[in-house]
Amino acid sequence: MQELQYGNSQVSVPEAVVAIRGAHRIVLLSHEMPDLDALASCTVIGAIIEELGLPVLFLTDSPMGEKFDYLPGIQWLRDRAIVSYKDADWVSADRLHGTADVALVLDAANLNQLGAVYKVNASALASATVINVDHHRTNTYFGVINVVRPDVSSTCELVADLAREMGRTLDPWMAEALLTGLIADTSRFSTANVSSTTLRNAAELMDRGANLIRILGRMSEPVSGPQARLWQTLLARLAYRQDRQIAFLDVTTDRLQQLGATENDLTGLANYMRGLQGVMVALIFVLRPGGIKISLRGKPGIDVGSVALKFGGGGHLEAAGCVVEGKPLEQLRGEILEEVAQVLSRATAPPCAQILEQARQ
Ligand SMILES: [Mn+2]
Repeated sequence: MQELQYGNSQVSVPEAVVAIRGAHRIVLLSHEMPDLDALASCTVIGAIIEELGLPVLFLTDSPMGEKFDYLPGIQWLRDRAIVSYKDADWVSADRLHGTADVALVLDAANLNQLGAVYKVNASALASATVINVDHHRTNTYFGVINVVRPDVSSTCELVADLAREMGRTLDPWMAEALLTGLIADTSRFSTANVSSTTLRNAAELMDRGANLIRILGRMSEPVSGPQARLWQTLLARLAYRQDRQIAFLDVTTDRLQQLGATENDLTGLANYMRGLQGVMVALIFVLRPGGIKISLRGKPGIDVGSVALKFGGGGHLEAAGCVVEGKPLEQLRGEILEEVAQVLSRATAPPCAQILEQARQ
């Protein structure tokens, strides 16, 4: 097991800006199944970079579906995206190798999190100047230049720092995109890494034109009808351990396909499970052909990130994931639930739970 310096900052904003300004062509990358923090970060920094006269390309393994339509600038990013699924229509290493000298990786804790994009382009990436802009506690400082701040609640705030360093005042749509990412990543200001600085950063984005109420209204976590039916089917097999403090379920990608769904339709399900009364940790095991993907969610202050890290993954304190190859489900599940049980036994009342408890008294 790797010993990482879990949670240290390495901040090279001026160096990152120099590298961006000196680039000939920049490729933007983010973690697989990019979320709002990832997409907003890529969109805003990409638009700023393009103004410098640099061509921008976004490589991703996931379609940026309709559910992201409300993110300001998303169409701009879609227009510059090469979306490749699994093995089909894959971007060849040459494409990246031949065109981009700087790879700007946003919101990824390590290169494996880029998913298949990394597997295909590993050698090309090795010869590019990789700029790593991220806020995950489990970041491995994989960049030539690292702007890694685990104390910051979203990558969007780091993009705001880069813009400031570049002397670029954010347009209202940029501010709104970044605030959207910030709010999404903090589950609406409710994760343990929300600080007074987070709120000041949010306030600054509002001063630049972001409309908080509009964002919150659009982010009412819409679950589509088919998604709700899928969840209903899966939740029928929800299992518990540790006095119902741990909730988990498993599903194969074949089964998802039978149900007319994909892994993307699971987005939000682990959060829902975590929200169940008494549940402190929720886990979803997705059995893929090549391994098992585990999504972990903890109630505020419950450190599931350390569990994911032990199994080669990463993420945040309360939201993390890993992919494990070569272990049968039964064995893997046993090992992970044991780790989770240890986290729970170590956790004194989590900070937020304490605060809520005090507020009730
Ligand atoms: Mn993020």
